[in-house]
Parts: sequence; structure tokens; C-alpha cells
Amino acid sequence: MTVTTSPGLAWAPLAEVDPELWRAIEGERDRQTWKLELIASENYVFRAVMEAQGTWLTNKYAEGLPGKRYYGGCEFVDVAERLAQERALALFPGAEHVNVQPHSGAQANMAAYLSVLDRGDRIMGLSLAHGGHLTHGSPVNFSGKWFEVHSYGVEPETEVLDYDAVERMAREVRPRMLVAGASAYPRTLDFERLASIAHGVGAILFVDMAHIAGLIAAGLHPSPFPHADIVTTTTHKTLRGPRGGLVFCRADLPPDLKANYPVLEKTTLAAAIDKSVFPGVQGGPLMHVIAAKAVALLLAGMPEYREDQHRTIDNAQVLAGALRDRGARLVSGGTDTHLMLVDVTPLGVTGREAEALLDAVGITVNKNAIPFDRNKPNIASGIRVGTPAVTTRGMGETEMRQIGGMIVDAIEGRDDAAVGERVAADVHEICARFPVPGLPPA
Ligand code: DSN
Repeated sequence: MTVTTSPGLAWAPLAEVDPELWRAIEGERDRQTWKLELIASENYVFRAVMEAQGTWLTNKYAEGLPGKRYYGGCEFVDVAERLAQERALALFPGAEHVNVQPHSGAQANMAAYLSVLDRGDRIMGLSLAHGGHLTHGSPVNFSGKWFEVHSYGVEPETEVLDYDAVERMAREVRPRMLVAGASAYPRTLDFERLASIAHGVGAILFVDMAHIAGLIAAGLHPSPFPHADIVTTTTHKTLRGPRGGLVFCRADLPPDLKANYPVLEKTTLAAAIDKSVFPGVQGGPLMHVIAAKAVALLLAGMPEYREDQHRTIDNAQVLAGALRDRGARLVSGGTDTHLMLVDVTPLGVTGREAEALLDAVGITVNKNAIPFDRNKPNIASGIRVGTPAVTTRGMGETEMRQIGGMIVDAIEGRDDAAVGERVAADVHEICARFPVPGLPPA
């Protein structure tokens, strides 16, 4: 097939060029339209974000930074990257420097570690089994392979963090970096206290705010700025942007802290972060994705976005209440954020079984380990449930109460086909009433 030389093919729509792939893309559109998306880390981007990402900016190499590239012809992508930088800094007051190039949250985290740490350095992060993230020191991830990891966890009785215990551990371990942030922790994180713990032992505080970045941007969760030294986020969770990452940092560390990091002797933290992203862990930045990040960061500064984040939390509260009322146990007793961790063992199933039962009726969640879980991670005792995507669709408290009931009905009525059919019909009815913004009709 002479794709490159056929002018017809160059202009042909994807559906004609590759019908097999197009069918899968259409299938995913239909799935997103007709299922209730309760995966806490997912969301729906608006059309303008998709539009920016689908442009010819994908054609451009732009290694380096705006105004300092290793390629010619970067004058327009420079504009896109500068907009993303300016908007990121405006959205998070107190942030001093940002690099908008990380391809993902994991790459942002890798850049954060490698900007200041050496292999074998000691770090402390929240255990994956207690709601942390793979990149916070899990043995199967580079962070666990390259560093000496000491994981902290939640308390058995409360299932929340005890900052005094974290502090005691930090004094004993004396890490070079304290990592904070989570992917399945439903409670507010006290970044000010975490900074005081880290700085008290001469360590850098690195916050991965990926899950809660949107809540922070809307002023609904305490900000890691100006307490943390390095902050990363993804752009596609509560921030509702394209899949990608950002890394923020202080312009430089205060002198007493900086003295502990010889790698920063002749450079600033900001320069070290930039160098760590490129050429440290990445090559050419994805300029079309950076453009889409710029759009998402613009939208996130608008009052409507703030209102959506408010509703995301309100919806989570109502959904948590509805699940609790029907006999599900919520880890830590509830939620302060966009997500909750539901222990489904009182309902007589494992997390894996609950995920499958809910998927069968059109409700998408992920199985998730709960703290001190007796089941293996691939079976798990819990499910993680989040409200960002359904809130973006415009659903409110009435629907949350309904969805809470539907989740428990689908699990408890697992042996009764009529129950499953009724819940599936209710899912379809709610989805029909709340079209996905940014998606063409299915
Ligand atoms: N995998 C993401 C999540 O679902 O929380 C974290 O990166």
C-alpha cells in the first residue's frame, strides 16, 4: 500500500483508512457513553482538549525548552508550551517552577527522583497496599528497584495516617526523600505536617498530587504549595485533561536543605528537574499533548470547573453514605475527596467478584486492596469508587443515591438474573439522561 504517495489516502478519514481500528474506537465511545464510569482516576475531556491533541503539533520535534530547543521551527510549539507553563503556575499559587513535558505521572515521578537522588538512596513512601502508588517504592517498580524503600502505612484501627507515627519512622529511617500522595487514600493529606516531618530530618518532601490535583486547584483540598519541594501530577484525573504529567518544584531548595544534596551544588532545583525530564528520562516532548494540557489548564481556571470539583466531592459524600446505608464498609469510615475504598467482604464477595458483577450491569470500577487485606492484590477485598467522571456528565446527589443502591443490588442480587437486568436497565436510563460532554452521540 503506497500510503505516503497517495493524496487520497492522506486526506481520507480514519474510518476509511482503517475500519478495523475505527470499529474499536467506536466501541470505546459506546462503552464510555452507556456505562457508568466510577474508576476514580478517570474522567471525560472536553472537545477542545481532544481537538488540541488531534492536531499537526504531533508532527513536531522540540527537544529542549521554549526558546532553547535542539530543533528549528519551534516558534509555534513554543507558544503552546509557554501557555501550558503559565497556566499551570497560575492554577497552583505558590508553585515556583513547572515542567509540562512528562509523558505520564510515572515519568514525572521518575524525573522527580532522579533530579536529586542517587541509586540506593533511602526513601519513604506510602505502601501500595495502603493506598500508595507503584512509583512510591513498590518492589516491582523502578522506584523499589533503585532505592532503599521504607514504606509507611495507615493505622489498623482508623485506616488513616498517623502523622506522629510517620514522624517517628522518618527520624529512625532518615530518608533522603519523603514521598506523599496516594491513589487509593480517601482522606485529606496534611502536606504542611509532612513538610515539617521531611524537613525535620533534612529530607526533601515530594508530593504526588495526581489524584487530587483538581480538588487542590479548586481550593477544596489543602495545597502542597508552598510546603513541598517537588510536586508531580497527572493531567487526566480530576484535572480532566489529556493523559500526561507535570512536575513542579521550588525555584531552588533553601540553603540548609540544599547542602544535603551535593548534586545541586552547581545548579538550582528547577534546572535539575528540567534536566531530569530531558535528557534524563525523556526525549522529544509530545507537543500535541502539551497543547491539550494548556487547554485543560485554561478550563481548570474557570469558575465552572471549580463548581464541578465541589460537586465531585458532594457526590462522593452522598454515594459513600448510600453505600454505607446498604451495609458496605467504607475504609476509614468515609471520604473527604473524590474517591472511596469500599470493603465488599460484608456483602459476601471479593473485590474481583464485585468488579465483575458490576461490569456485567454496566458499572465500571476497579478491584482494590484494602489496608491489611487478607486477599492477594489480584483478588482483593475492596473496590475503589470515584465520582469525577459521573460528575462531569452532570449527575448529582439523586443519581448518587440511586447508584449506591444499584451497586449493592447488583452484588447482593448476584444469583437473581432479574435483579441484574433491572440494574442494567437503570444504568442505561441514567446514561441516556446524562450524555458525555465532548463525545459525539453513540
Ligand atoms: N493508575 C492510576 C490510578 O488508577 O489511580 C494511578 O496512576
